[in-house]
Amino acid sequence: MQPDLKQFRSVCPLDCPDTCSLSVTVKNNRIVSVTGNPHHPVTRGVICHKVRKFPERIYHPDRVLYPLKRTEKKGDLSSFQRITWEEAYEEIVSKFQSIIATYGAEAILPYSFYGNMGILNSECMDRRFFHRLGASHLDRTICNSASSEGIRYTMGMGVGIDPEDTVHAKLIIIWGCNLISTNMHQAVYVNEARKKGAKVIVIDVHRNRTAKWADWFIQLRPGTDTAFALGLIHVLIAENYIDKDFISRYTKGYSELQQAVKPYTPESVSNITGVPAEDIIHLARMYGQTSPSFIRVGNGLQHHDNGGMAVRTIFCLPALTGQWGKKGGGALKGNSGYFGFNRERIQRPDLHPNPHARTINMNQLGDALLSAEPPIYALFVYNCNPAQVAPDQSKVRQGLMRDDLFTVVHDLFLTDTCRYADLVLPATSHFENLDLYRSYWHLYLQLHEPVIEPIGECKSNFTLFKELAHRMGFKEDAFQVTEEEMIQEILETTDSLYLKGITYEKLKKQGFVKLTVPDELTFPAYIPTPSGKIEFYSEQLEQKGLPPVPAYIPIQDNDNYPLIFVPGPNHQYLNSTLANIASLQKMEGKPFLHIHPEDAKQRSIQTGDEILIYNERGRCKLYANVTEDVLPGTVVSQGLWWDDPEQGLQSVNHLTSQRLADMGGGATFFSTTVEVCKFSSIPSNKDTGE
Ligand SMILES: Nc1nc2c(c(=O)[nH]1)N[C@H]1C(S)=C(S)[C@@H](COP(=O)(O)OP(=O)(O)OC[C@H]3O[C@@H](n4cnc5c(=O)[nH]c(N)nc54)[C@H](O)[C@@H]3O)O[C@H]1N2
Ligand SMILES: Nc1nc2c(c(=O)[nH]1)N[C@H]1C(S)=C(S)[C@@H](COP(=O)(O)OP(=O)(O)OC[C@H]3O[C@@H](n4cnc5c(=O)[nH]c(N)nc54)[C@H](O)[C@@H]3O)O[C@H]1N2
Ligand code: SF4
Ligand SMILES: [Mo]
Repeated sequence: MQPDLKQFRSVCPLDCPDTCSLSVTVKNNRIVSVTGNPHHPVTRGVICHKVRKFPERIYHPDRVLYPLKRTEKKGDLSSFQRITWEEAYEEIVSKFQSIIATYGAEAILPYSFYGNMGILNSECMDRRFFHRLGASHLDRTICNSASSEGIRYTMGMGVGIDPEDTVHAKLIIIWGCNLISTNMHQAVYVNEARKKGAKVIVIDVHRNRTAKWADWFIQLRPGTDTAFALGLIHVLIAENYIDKDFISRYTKGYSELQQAVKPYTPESVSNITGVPAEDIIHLARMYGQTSPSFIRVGNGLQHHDNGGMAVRTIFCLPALTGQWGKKGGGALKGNSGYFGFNRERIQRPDLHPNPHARTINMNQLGDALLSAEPPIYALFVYNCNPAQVAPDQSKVRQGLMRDDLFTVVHDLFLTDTCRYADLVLPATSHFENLDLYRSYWHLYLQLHEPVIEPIGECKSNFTLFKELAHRMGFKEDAFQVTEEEMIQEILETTDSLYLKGITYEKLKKQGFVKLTVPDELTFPAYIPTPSGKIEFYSEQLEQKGLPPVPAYIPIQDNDNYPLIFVPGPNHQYLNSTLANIASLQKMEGKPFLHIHPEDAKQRSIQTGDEILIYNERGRCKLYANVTEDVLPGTVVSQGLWWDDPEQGLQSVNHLTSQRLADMGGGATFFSTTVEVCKFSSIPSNKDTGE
């Protein structure tokens, strides 16, 4: 290596399960390349293409480098003027103080997600600040809350098996997870299992990259997975593939489940799902005959009205054939539950002056801004881009346009949310920060030490909220800690046995440390449901008025629109992050709508046509790709592309609904019904545009 080049260990900060260990080459305080760190036991030196492009993002000419203030009306990005941090802080403090004096602190709403997954910069000082301020709480439900709650009803805890064990599985079912794009190291383990003879099955609504790579792709109608799983259980029981010893030892409610699945014959399930009855029988037999078997459950199938129940039902399968406890056997949706930090101590809800402060569900931002009572007068956005990612954009944007709403956005770029900001504050990239990273898939905790100095006048979330707390006059010790002290506090205040023995010193030395996950603290030895058993029958669900035993309840968007629209993530972007990076845009091409030839023919649509996709909530322009990769009646788009006013392109989330899933207040992005037509065939007064 050249003497002026330095190599640093880093961590990928993106909201991706893999949480890769990175190796960063720096020359004169400038990052010249980002590659994988070969020493990490799970990510093993391999990273995705999009993160190799990080230098393009970090040194992008559009990066926000100093605070900006709006000078004209909301709705565009052209009228920002540079101000100092001091002026920005003064404006925030004076606005917040006057809002609090007039309306009370609940009129202020933080709005954040995991644009940076670092614990210090996503759920620490920010939480302390808004608690102490007395702001409304935000329920962060946009990603996986329906499935997490669903799994808890079955298993007691929202975790699964160690992904490193999945190489031992002999049958792997990838269910609603596009892991070639979204969890590439799981694909590496699956390939290793495959070399030893494992079969790989994908269950999805779209023949995507992952489906094409599988040994067998099973395609079903959106939102019908509960019925499909019940059909499998029906066959497993009818043909006696169940593990009776496991069931009697570790489960509750088997006889109720047995009754409940009776109507779900392969034929009736075939009518619901569109999957041939013989395929349902064949898969059930494979599952019943093969052990250990592993189910990787993705996020896609739970972005539905019935998403919580779907995942709860799928998690019943490994118990029926006695998979839990066999190396490589079981299921996995996410593993962040193993990182048991002490939230009370880190986030300090005790600082909140109002124990009855309201909670706003982040999936209902549009309604909250337009009609919450009492109203919201200030919105503070960080680590998030609600003007792309939140459902029902017409309402979100109408709310953001309000003249009497004071909006602050902290980000690295002028995202679409900044169109509506009064103030934009420049955020450091994670390369500029100290932080701690868990994964929601593998079991390593990682320390991130800064790789470069902060660029321009950028500040980290931690620094921003700490400084703002001081400007607001908050004197508590909670606002005096340094980042190092915060990390110590996070590690020392936990009573989680999984984190036992992980110290700052060890992390500093090694960079990453694996959690301790002893057999006695994993399924099936440890099942923290009320009964201590895997609950096919859940009294907690019954008390909530939901079916206590798995049952299929169809999705429920407007019947007047004939197509179900599934607008998921794409390969080269990370949600809306990276959608402004030219080299990645080039690789993605255009925002396509995949539509079946029958549906396209009825509407005289051909590949490449500009098409309008619409429903009662909004409209959006996409480009047609006529393909048998989707079933008739289903249309799929990929990627959260930024607005392109010149092209008339708007966010797909103009079409999605604020309706909540059956569990966890989750989002229902994929339970959306729409109609589609050629763009040229609509009258001009129905044109797109805000
Ligand atoms: N490249 C890339 N990687 C990412 C992201 C990204 O944007 N881009 N996003 C990150 C984030 S935040 C998350 S949460 C994860 C999400 O990644 P995944 O867990 O893979 O989830 P999705 O991609 O949302 O959906 C997965 C699949 O579910 C399918 N699906 C939709 N409805 C149904 C249904 O009713 N039944 C079934 N069986 N399948 C259905 C979709 O067609 C899609 O292929 O990926 C993370 N990683
Ligand atoms: N139609 C549709 N909508 C979806 C989904 C879908 O599949 N389809 N997926 C949903 C899911 S699963 C998720 S998780 C959400 C994701 O929603 P978001 O969390 O909003 O994800 P991003 O679009 O990546 O936006 C993150 C923003 O944080 C900024 N950021 C990065 N690092 C920092 C930092 O250190 N500080 C600050 N202040 N900002 C930073 C980035 O520049 C970016 O603008 O989207 C949801 N929306
Ligand atoms: S986005 Fe995912 S796969 Fe890519 S480097 Fe980051 S953690 Fe690894
Ligand atoms: Mo997500």
